[in-house]
Amino acid sequence: MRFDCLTLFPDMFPGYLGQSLLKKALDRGLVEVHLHDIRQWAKGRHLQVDDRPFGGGPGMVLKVEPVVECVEAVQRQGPAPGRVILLTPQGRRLTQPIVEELSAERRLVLLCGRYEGFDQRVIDILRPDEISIGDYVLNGGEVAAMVLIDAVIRLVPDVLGDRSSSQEDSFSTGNRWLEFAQYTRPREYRGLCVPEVLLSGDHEAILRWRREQSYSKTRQRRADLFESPAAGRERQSDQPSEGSNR
Ligand code: 6GU
Repeated sequence: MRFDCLTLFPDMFPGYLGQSLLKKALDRGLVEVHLHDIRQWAKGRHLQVDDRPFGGGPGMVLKVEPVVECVEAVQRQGPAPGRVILLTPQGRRLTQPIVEELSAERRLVLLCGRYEGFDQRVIDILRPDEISIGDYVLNGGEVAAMVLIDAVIRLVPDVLGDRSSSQEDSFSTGNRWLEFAQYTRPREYRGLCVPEVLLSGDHEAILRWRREQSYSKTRQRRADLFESPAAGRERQSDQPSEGSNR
């Protein structure tokens, strides 16, 4: 799968790209990430990418020409233009079903904004899929793009060592449950003990305990996952399953 990130701050990405699961996926050729500096498409002596808003108001707006021309040039690279995603707090909120949908694409072109946003004509011309990662405001779309990449590559075949470990993820299609508590050695630390049932070797009992954990944690923390038909729309399961643990 190929990602193209269009940004004024390409240097924000390499730290993240060089670590962990993503680095392994890049090294193994399962995922490609290409960075593009929007400023390289700016014109004039000052390479201006932003300007004051017509009608007044605070802050600066990203100009239409460098952004549109950058996206179009990037889309011409490679065999397919890819799906354009604009990261913006005005977008539809990213959820695991949307992550699943995006993971089926071969190429995503991620457009990261800054300042007070884009000239509306960027959106009118490119018709991007506008996505937000939550109801709070970031200084720009770069961190949101990294969040999106991180969530999507988990679902790219072979990126996770064990394929099944993403299928049981919380919030994914078919799982509306939060994860149960996990323990590893030592059996006791500062007087806190691992629950007996997990040491019992009784797989039926362990399964029941984990289901109950998932259920009560979800009820306490995220009752909305039970109640809201919209939230549950794409999640069919009414019982936490054995591995509803992510
Ligand atoms: Cl995608 N961008 C910005 N700037 N702020 C956000 C966001 C995106 N998602 C939530 N807040």
